[in-house]
Amino acid sequence: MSTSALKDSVLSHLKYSLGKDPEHATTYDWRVALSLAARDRIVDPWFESTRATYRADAKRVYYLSMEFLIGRLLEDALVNTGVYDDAKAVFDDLGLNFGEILHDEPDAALGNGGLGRLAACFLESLSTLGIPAMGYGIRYEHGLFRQRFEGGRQVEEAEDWLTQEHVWEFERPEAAFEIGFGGQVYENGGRAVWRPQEAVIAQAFDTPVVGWKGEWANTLRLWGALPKTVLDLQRFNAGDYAAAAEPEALARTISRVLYPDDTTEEGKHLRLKQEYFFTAASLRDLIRRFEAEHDDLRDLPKRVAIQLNDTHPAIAGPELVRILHDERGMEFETAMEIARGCLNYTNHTLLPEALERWSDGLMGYLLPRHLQLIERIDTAHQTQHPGIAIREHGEVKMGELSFIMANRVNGVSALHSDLMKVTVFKDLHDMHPDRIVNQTNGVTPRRWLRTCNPRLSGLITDAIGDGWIKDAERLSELEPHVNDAGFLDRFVQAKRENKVDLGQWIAESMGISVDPDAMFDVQIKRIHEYKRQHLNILETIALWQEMRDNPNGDWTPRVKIFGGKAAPGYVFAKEIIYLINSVASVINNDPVTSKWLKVVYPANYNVTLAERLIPAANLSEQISTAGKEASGTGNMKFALNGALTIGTLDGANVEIREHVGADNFFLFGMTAEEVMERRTVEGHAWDAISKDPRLARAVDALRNGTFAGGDHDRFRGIADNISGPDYFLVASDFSDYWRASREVDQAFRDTGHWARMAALNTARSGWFSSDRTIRSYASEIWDALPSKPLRNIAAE
Ligand code: C3B
Repeated sequence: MSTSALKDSVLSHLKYSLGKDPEHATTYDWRVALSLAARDRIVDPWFESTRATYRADAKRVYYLSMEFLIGRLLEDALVNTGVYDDAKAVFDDLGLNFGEILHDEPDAALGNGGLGRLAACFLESLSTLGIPAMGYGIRYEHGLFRQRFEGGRQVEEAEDWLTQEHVWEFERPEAAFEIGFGGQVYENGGRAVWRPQEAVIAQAFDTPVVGWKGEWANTLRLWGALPKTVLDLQRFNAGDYAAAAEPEALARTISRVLYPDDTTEEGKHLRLKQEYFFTAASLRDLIRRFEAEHDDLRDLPKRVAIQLNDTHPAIAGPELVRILHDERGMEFETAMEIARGCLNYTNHTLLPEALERWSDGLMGYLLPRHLQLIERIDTAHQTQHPGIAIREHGEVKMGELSFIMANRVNGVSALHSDLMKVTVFKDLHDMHPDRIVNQTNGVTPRRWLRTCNPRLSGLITDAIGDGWIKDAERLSELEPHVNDAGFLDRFVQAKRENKVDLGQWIAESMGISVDPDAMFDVQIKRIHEYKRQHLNILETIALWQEMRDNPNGDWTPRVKIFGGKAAPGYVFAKEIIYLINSVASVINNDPVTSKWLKVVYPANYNVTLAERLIPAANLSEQISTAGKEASGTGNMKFALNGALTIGTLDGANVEIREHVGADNFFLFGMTAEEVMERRTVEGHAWDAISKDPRLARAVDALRNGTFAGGDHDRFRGIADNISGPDYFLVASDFSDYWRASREVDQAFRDTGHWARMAALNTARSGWFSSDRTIRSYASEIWDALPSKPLRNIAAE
């Protein structure tokens, strides 16, 4: 496409879609006009992909997920369709600030963290690989809350991305299904009939997801909840206006907010409603699509693969059986077999508090027929495999239900999949030894290198061509360049320029000045005890204390950067946030140490902020208690962007270390096995503290008011936890973390060697592309084939 054609398209949208004259157009208007112009370019490949899928009668993959953390879409769309440079030229020509226009887009935060972001990366890879697929989720009006700090404490505000029009989506009023809840189950001629007591409408909103070079585009279909009747006219006419609007308010509540906690299962009525709402709508939709082309539902597993992203859509099992058995009259056993032939389940965590359970009471109240079917599924399974129950202590265990209803069950890193087999799913694995397969997570190199780090990706493309963007394992072709001083210089230069940009942003938005030559040491992720941000801040405190003891020392300058939100109800995590901010305000104002140490914690960590921070990082903190982080995906993004990892043998860290080489990775801490052993040692925390005076002094600083204006109580909770139960073994891993951190300091001073290690991380991280992950799901789980590339619209 020529620059002038793109310009015409933008100006035409400005005029005819927005009704604006260029003279009066705002940043918003320009951004929307450009987005619509970009969207126009996606529509043709999108249609062609759908037609090709029908023509080939291809198997489709359906990815059911409560969360899609897609972030901003404009830049990605411009890059993937090959018009980024043209778009920049158009706006330069118009005398407008292109960066400002890109940054005007709201960050669509329809997810909490890793699980939701993985789903977004998977959609992009499915499109890049040309696998016919659809993502199904909920169109939340309010995504993950916005975080603010008030006096160092987290304050949550409602997020409102949809107050502006979501320009990427197409509303589909015709794709709507009635979804019922509650009511009774009757028998009619030997068949069960469920008569729900209330119902809402699930209506589809489609966002096209375009792959690299626009060769294929799939759909993200999000369901919004609408009332069956908008207004209760009788009540309205009787003058009760609030009550008249009630049906609408009640229905809309279902797709109103994203649950902000992905680590504890609260058993909330509304959450179960959300889960059933989007799962039931998605199943009806895919069956409707199947039946438009085929008549025998027994062929469903040949044409349909359904991936359950964690247990959130686990009700898909009983719902599919209900549709096939109750509504279509299939034998129960056949219905089970067909359902199991379609369904697969990904487990993302072994944390017991995150494994969903629903009480029989709630399940029976909201989904009475499903509870009956779950009992029947349970009985049928137990007849064949005695000893494992889906229901226990008056609850339905959704992990067990998902496992039993799935053709394949997968973990998200090698270690995690192995641990699944010996912990939560031990008994089920013994009964079904072939069911668990591993699929190590990945990230899309388009967004997480090509787009977010143009300097480094430009350098890579200069060195080895741009084949790596579609085939990230070709990054290994960089290896010979790692011994070339000129290449390394440019590598260092790219990183430094990214750091200068970030430093400027930190100065402008937070008023903290940082030295771009200091090590940028970054820990960004949800705040959680198992992720151990408190281990990091304790080490920061201990380092600061040593610097003060020895102000003439030759310290390696560091900027400790934190980012992340805590679940609103997670008190301990919020205390950690308060502590980090309190430590920051003391350390950043200490004239003795300020040339070596800064602590920076920008509020409201999100996808957009990650895109800013990762390219500028030297060190990636992946310090979870071994056995607790299922995989991690941030760890992959950092390595890809040439940051070195300091980490434990947890989740995908293990595989990252294998790929980049043990010499290019800073390992510390106990293994998962040692962790389990250590926990059984009585007084393990006290023991660790008494052996390490540095740790003792840092913990003491939490108790003596150093970071609390003299208040001894403010951080007592954290201090008591670390020196008491310390379930996550912060104290026991501290000394080794300190040792590894000092090794990092030493290594960073040898700039040439550091650069080589960093470049090797980039060269050897291609395996962590989500293209590799998706290919592996396609062959080992879905039996789905990539389609032939249709056309390269980027070249047109
Ligand atoms: C996360 C895990 O905590 C991460 O280790 C993992 O990389 C990602 O999923 C993706 O697999 N996770 C999450 O974000 N939310 C959950 N409820 C469970 C796991």
